[in-house]
Amino acid sequence: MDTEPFGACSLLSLPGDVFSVISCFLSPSDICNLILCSKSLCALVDSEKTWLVQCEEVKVLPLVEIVQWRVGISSYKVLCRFLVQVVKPLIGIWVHQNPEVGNVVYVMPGFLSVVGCRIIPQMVGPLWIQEGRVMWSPVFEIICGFDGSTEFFLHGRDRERNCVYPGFVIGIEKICNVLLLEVEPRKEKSSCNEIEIEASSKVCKTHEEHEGGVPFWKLEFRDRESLLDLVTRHVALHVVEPLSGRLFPTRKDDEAMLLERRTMLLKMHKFGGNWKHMNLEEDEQLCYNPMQVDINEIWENLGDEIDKMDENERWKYLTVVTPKQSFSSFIRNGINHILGKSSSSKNPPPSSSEIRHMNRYGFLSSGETFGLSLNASYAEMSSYQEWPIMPENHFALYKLPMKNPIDDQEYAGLWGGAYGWPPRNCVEDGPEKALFLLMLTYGESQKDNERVLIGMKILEGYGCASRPNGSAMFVVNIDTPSFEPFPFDADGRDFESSYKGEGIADGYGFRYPSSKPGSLLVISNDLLAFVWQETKKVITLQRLNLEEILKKGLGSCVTPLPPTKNFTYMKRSNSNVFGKSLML
Ligand SMILES: *[C@@H]1O[C@H](CO)[C@@H](O)[C@H](O)[C@H]1NC(C)=O
Ligand SMILES: CC(=O)N[C@H]1CO[C@H](CO)[C@@H](O)[C@@H]1O
Ligand SMILES: CC(=O)N[C@H]1CO[C@H](CO)[C@@H](O)[C@@H]1O
Repeated sequence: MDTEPFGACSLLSLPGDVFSVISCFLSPSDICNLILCSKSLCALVDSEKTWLVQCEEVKVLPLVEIVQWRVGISSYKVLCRFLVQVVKPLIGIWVHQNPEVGNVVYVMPGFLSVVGCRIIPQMVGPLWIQEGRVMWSPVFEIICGFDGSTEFFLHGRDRERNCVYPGFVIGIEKICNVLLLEVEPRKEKSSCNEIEIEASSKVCKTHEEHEGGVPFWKLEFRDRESLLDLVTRHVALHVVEPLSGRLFPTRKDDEAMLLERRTMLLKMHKFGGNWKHMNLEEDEQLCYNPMQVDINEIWENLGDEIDKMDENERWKYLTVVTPKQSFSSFIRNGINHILGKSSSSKNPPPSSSEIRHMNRYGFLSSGETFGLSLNASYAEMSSYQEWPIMPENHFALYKLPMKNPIDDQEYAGLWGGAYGWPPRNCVEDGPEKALFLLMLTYGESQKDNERVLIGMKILEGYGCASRPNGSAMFVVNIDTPSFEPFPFDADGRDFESSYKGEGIADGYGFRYPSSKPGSLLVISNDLLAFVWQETKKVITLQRLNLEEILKKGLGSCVTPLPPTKNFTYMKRSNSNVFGKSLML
């Protein structure tokens, strides 16, 4: 006992159950620190029980599901790490410009995974939102292996069928707000052992490999797009039908199916197209044989987007055979060019197309194989009314700041709604039944610093959007009551309170809407209505828990877009790009 640090003795003398209670007040890193303190503390603390408590404390998964997930993972400790490092930072709402075209991605826990589901622009079903069939489409998922390894899959489709595209998670920051889909250069693995070592230590070696190379983001947009297209075409694997679209549990008895699906995905990640004949355990003799692609072929593909690849020879990596000589002489010339040291020193500075070519070469030479990657990082971003101002030429998703309702901000959070009153049967035929998703946030008015509640539109369903992205449907002053009478039959409901404000109205074209006076009526803690004073138009909103709706199994899964577009649909447009698949 003498060797124990002061205080440890009293911890050690506690009954195990008491320690479990105490451990609720500790964070996973506290626990890790305790484990490092001494052997006897380690024996007390590093137990399944403690880590189960820690899993609960992450507060991303209910206890029932934590226990279900344990079936497919080596310990609660490993599970806790996955919850803290992968699930927690990613869950939330991610968007890109023009969410109307289907750029709202809802990220939530799946089964031993975290999954990204696009909420499709759509109509509100006849049973209103909570009971309705919310249409969604898979975007990506990160599966947790038995040892806690993380495997990334992009979803999409090729000409015939739904596909998954295996890739790598190369980094997730705790407070990430940018999710980048990229192509990652990797050094070729020489032996199976190395692959295993890398997989089990989950060390991201690729970072060092970048050094000296040109990072993906430096490439020109068209090059990045073609590279992503090229890699996704190579790694594409068709989804086995009964298991497609089953990204998360929807019924109590789903467990066996979900375990089967996960095993399938883990095999796909490991063995590519051969997965059906493989066992996850017997991996010693399995070295995959990455397909070799001549750099000239990539080059041509980058030049024009012609698909020259053999459709049957898809695999997770592209191997680039670099014609070293021509490459180094190219670089030498390029550098000489920049330094002005070439034979004729009066050469003009490199043109943008020369720089583009040099970046391409620099990037391609930094790896021997290339794979898809997902990187979740943090970037300082400015925003307009809480809507992040996003660069439009990156395959990225941006996280919307999400605030949970707190005491004096009780309406903060995600709401769904549609024009019309009363909420349940407001959905007659007509252009006004599109589903709206609104994020309600609190702020201060610019004029007089009064507290305002902003209803920011993040999705406007079906056909064509009539208002720009990220615009406020309404802004109300929550310190100014409104005395406007409710213009409809209140359907036996009482109003708790009502506030004066302004709602969006036609302005100068699509981009620059104006606003008109109206009031926000609070019917209950999860039902609101905004009424435009002059036109008596009304939008009715209900608090929305998308995870709950999707996991009730009420959603319906829609075929995804082709892979790159499926991650971020970048085209400027105000029409629903899912229009076609919805017709099916
Ligand atoms: C992830 O992206 C950020 C921002 O682009 C970059 O700074 C960081 O190095 C990337 N992480 C890795 C592991 O490549
Ligand atoms: C297979 C497929 O549909 N690929 C498409 C991917 O996206 C690019 C443009 O973003 C299209 O040109 C491809 O046809
Ligand atoms: C408020 C906002 O971010 N509006 C953007 C909507 O999308 C267009 C592009 O179509 C952007 O230019 C606007 O800034």
